[in-house]
Amino acid sequence: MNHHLVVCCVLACVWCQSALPQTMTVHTKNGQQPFVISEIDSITFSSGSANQVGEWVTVPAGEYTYGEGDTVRTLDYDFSIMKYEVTNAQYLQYLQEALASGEVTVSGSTVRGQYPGDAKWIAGIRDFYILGSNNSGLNKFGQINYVDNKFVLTPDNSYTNHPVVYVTWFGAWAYANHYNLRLPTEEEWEKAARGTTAYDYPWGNSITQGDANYSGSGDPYTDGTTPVGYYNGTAYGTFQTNNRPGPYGAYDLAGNAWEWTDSFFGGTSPTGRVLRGGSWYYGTTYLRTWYRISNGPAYGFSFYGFRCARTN
Ligand SMILES: [Ca+2]
Ligand SMILES: [Ca+2]
Repeated sequence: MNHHLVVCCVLACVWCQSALPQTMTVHTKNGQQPFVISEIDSITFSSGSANQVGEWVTVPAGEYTYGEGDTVRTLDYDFSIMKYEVTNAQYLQYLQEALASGEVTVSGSTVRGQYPGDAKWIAGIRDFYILGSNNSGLNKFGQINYVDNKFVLTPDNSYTNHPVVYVTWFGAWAYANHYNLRLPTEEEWEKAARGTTAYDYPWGNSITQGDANYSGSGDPYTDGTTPVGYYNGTAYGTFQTNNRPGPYGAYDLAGNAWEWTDSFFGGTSPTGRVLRGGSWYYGTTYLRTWYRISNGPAYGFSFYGFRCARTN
């Protein structure tokens, strides 16, 4: 069988506890048509955790262009970075796993957990995620809420494949840590976005509505995030996108959600962590590959998300 089935943990547990039937219908996680499997003799499960690491692209060691002044720098190691921003579905599953294992708790409108501390922020219980309570759907991004002792996505499941937002830097760190990953440094992030080009955007020096999700970009999700990887050359109704990966194949490096990085902002007396790439709520100047903003690590907004990295 060529299909790679990703089976949810609940189903896995049901199967583990009962004799295998001769025929089983499996609904895939992405809502595709169900498979019917007959005459099963063995089953290999993909763990939920494996699903959370998603697709990756490799960024090879070598020179790259950095900053507004197009300085040539070098990273002397290969690394991988997620092809897409972490999605609502991925973060929701992380929260479920972390709640079950005691890594997080819910307190009022926040999900919290232990942070071990770093050079600037001391160890302690920190806010990871700002829960939604009344996301009406007027803003189109999806927000995780906690209802009847479970995490659910509001206003409905139509935003599962959009980038998770309302995640703090601590929450981005926590996700990465849970899966033995890390956040990219801003140097790594910029190398993934520019490579050896001196472009202002991952594909060139100009930007139009079909290239990325920014304020006024005219996409069908105005006032919200687009699904990850949306700008891949597909026409969605009358909205034609251009295929806009970065030089190593990662999508949405310009726009959609701002992306938390591991890097401190503020030199020897840091005031926050760096975010890169601009977002749906910002104009095109913020989407430039070298543009930096920062915020304190406990802030989460409808336009802050992240992706993970790992050293190869
Ligand atoms: Ca837009
Ligand atoms: Ca982005």
